[in-house]
Amino acid sequence: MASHLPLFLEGEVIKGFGRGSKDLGCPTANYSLEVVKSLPKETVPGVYYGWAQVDAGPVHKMVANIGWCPFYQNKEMSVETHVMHKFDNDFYGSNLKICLIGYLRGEMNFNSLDDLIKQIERDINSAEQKLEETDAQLLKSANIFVGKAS
Ligand code: ADP
Ligand code: RBF
Ligand code: MG
Repeated sequence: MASHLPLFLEGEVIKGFGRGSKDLGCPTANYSLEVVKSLPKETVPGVYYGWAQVDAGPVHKMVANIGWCPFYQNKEMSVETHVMHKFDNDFYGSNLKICLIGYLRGEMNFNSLDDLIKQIERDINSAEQKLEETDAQLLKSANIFVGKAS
């Protein structure tokens, strides 16, 4: 299952569905379909944790969702990354590099938006802890992350 990890992805941040995930306190930087199509065939849909870098900025913790969002029943598969950092501005058009390190769970459906938000909060807490582990810390300084890695 974890054979394709760590997985490095890179691409431009595009406009997503504009469902206001930002209003829910969880903005997600979406990749273009081109990046989605470059995923290894064995990629398992679900929620991952790892590292993210916007342009040549610092490397931050992240959680990413790969899949069709059963709650919204998207037609196309998407890769969306929530960077665990408070940014002052949007970064549409920027280059986003991510390193997917571990798998948290499969995509699920929820009875309410509130349940989805609560689950995402739990994912963020798990990611926060798992990224403190030595193996994860070593990948933070992987050489795909250029510029100042802090
Ligand atoms: P969209 O549907 O266009 O993806 P979102 O509501 O998911 O809209 O917001 C995503 C955008 O918010 C990102 O493309 C980025 O420009 C901005 N953003 C600001 N802070 C963050 C963050 N911590 N993580 C991800 N994106 C962020
Ligand atoms: N969408 C789902 O339909 N099911 C999920 O289990 C799910 N898990 C997510 C976990 C994380 C950490 C994040 C950031 C998003 C998740 N989403 C999930 C996607 C969510 O529906 C999406 O961010 C919004 O639809 C905005 O595009
Ligand atoms: Mg988004």
